[in-house]
Amino acid sequence: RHKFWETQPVKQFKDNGDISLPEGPIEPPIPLSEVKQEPYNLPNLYEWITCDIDSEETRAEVCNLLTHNYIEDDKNMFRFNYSKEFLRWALRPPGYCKSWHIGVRINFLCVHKKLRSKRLAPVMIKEVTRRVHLENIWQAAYTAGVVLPTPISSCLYWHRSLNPKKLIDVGFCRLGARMTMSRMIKLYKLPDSTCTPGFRQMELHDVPAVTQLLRNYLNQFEVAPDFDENDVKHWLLPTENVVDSYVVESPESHKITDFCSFYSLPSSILGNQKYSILKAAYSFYNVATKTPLLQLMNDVLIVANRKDYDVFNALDVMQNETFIKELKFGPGDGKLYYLYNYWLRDTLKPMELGLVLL
Ligand code: YNC
Ligand code: MG
Repeated sequence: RHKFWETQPVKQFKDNGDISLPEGPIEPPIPLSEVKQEPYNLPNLYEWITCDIDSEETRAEVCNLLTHNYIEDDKNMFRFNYSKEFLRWALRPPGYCKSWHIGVRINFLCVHKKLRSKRLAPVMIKEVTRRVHLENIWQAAYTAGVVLPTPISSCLYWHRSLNPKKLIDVGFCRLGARMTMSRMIKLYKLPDSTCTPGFRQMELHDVPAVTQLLRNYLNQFEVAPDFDENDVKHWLLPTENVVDSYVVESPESHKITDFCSFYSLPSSILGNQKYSILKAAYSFYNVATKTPLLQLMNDVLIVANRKDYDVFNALDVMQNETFIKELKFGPGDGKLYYLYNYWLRDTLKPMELGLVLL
């Protein structure tokens, strides 16, 4: 039973597979004057605040809440450790509204560990939905590690060790049977420099070309973002320790033929004497039109390794399956994708998804 989610305009488990229902919005938009104008009631002693993410102080508070209470892995050995710079990036994309940063907004739903199981989450979700409706927006995409009504797709994280010694020390992975530490280190060793001619960091003047590449590419997926140049500038132009992007500029034509990117999301290592932070890079958007994707991703691994990341993670979305096995990624936890107020008839294969959420 899902007492909250069964009241929401999302595909319900009982309707899953019903082919008589039309694809598209579940409830039509209503006039903004008919959207509830007052905030939802909170339990006594609690009050809504709008977080000012531009304020250094508020950012530090939000960062602190997430660092101690946000998502942990299935075995509670690691917890995401979003940086203040990352939150600035993730919470202020083109078109964002300050009023959506309540307590914490959709992409970072988090309730303090001491306030769990008090049905606070449904009120927060309803309140953020109300504020989004007031901006005349009626659909949303989100991901979670838990099963709710009803996933549009069920994806898996894959991990490529860059620093196997540390990963084993902190319990991120194990030495398999008939494997020694030195064989393991050799197995994951990467060259010092990238191999694709014209491979370089993305710069501001690449924004139009990258936008074109990305729009063409994302077109083929069932669910994908509709990025314009402003979005690309925000989401993909490199920001130190937040997001990193590379292009291949053809040495002959100077055209941008390929693109790849990753974001930086460390995890706190819980209860280890020697290490406290796991430095992780997450594959973001990659487009290969000339360079083979496998080679492009191998170059990204080389860059991430050079920048001292311990592990490179990728979901099995888009065409990632074509390099995951070959580049020695191993399987990890699942991640489920959802749509709010949108009916999709069929469950999608991860490769039909063109969306990565932070
Ligand atoms: C979750 N992750 O099933 P039912 S992901 C959504 N996403 O409702 P309570 C969740 N719903 O089943 P707690 C959820 N986890 O009775 C639980 N729920 O219908 C549902 N964890 O509420 C749950 N962050 O307050 C149940 O539970 C109800 O105190 C129970 O709080 C939950 O950001 C939570 O994993 C997740 O901080 C806040 O456990 C807490 O346990 C926590 O009694 C650690 O809630 C951090 C964590 C979640 C990461 C994420 C995506 C969120 C998407 C929300 C939906 C967005 C759509 C709305 C926008 C539409 C705009 C338009 C148009
Ligand atoms: Mg609660």
